[in-house]
Amino acid sequence: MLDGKPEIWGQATGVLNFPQRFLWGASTASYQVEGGVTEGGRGPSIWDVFTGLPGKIQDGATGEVACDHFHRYPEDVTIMADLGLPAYRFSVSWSRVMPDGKTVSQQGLDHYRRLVDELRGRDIEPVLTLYHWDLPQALEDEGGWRSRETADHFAAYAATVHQALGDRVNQWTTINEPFCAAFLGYGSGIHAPGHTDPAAALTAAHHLLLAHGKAMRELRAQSAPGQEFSLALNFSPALADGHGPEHAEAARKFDGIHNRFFLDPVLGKGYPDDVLADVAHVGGLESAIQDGDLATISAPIDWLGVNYYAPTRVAPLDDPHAPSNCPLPGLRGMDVLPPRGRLTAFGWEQTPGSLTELLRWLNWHTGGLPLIVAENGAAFEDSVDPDDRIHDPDRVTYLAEHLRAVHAAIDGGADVRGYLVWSLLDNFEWSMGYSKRFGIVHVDFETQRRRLKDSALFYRDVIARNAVPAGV
Ligand code: IFM
Repeated sequence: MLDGKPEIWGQATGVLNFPQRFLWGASTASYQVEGGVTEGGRGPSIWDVFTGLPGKIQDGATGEVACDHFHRYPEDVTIMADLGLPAYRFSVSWSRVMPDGKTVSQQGLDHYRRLVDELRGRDIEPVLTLYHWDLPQALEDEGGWRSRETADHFAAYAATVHQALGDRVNQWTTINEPFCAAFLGYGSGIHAPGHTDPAAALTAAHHLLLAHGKAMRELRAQSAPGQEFSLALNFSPALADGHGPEHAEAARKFDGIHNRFFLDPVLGKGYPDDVLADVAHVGGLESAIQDGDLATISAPIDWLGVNYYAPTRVAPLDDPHAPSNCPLPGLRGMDVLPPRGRLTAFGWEQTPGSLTELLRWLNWHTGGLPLIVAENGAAFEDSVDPDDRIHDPDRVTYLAEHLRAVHAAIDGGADVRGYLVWSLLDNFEWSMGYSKRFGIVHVDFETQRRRLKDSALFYRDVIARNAVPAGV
């Protein structure tokens, strides 16, 4: 175990304490870390197929080996324990548990039982996500998320995983970021399965939300005392580039399709009228919605997973019907602007104040629903120094600033109950391959050696003190 505190604690002018029992942890996702894609009876997922297509992934990378977490999870759990992580958020690979999306593989379930037992043995709370984008390819062959039946298959899968692990997992998330699964997978085509059809993207979005609602019904029916069920949405607050109604309208459009479109039906508010109007010309949504769907989707959740990385700057176009440079369904008459200020290696801007505003807005908009920041973190160009250490001051600063932002939201009344950094490990960053490192733990993808970055040491101290340095 490495020692050594990043400077930031020594220079701190004070500390900001977090509430008692605040849930600290780290997140990963199955396809991004597991590898072992043909082992343990696992069937192919859409990401196995998509990464095999030429030109889709930077450097032709795949998740075939990734961080080899499938084999190395005991070592990784030891790292978590060394960091004092109280919680680990991971996702189950549907095609490991049901290789064709429908037929149960005991081997697959056993793998996750072992992982969960390893975590429990170290007093680490498992936070299990059922779907982080790796749909079994067999279901994609039947239409994937364009098909309503996929929502029923997902509910059956959720019930199966809960039957197997419900005696040892209390924190459940149905779906991670349906926005990405639908709009990047079926709309812009930069994610698996790679379709570029805006109407299909809206259909897929509805079916993903329906799948969440149907799974909630199964999970609640099997629920044991102390269990909590949630959904994780990715939010990008829209920042208008100027004042006046046109700018406000540009922000409304982006916020509508990116944020409220996924949130409002879950809260029982239905799809927002303004967004329905924006996407009416696209098709694919009205025809997908059946009687009773919105009631199913609005099944009460115990907490909302809030994934936040950066805001999006927007500006109006002169012609309200002109095509947008942003390929989200229905967007017209506005453009997304380049990010400003300090950027991460992904080119995302670092605006922690937007996280505070988001959490405070969510507190108001959801009527005080408990919130957990289920993902937040940053990619930077990390390198191993001659002293064999990874000094990542930019990530330490990013984390400190965003933790202060969370603290400010709590101070302002938001019921934020936890923070799960993205990510525990450097991993397969989707279309960017291994070029973007988000981990607080460095992974050498040649040797699979893990090394703690300074940010991991910083985070370890945050957890131990239940506090973040107030400022430097
Ligand atoms: O790596 C992803 C993760 O899978 C979902 N949320 C955003 C992260 C960073 O891009």
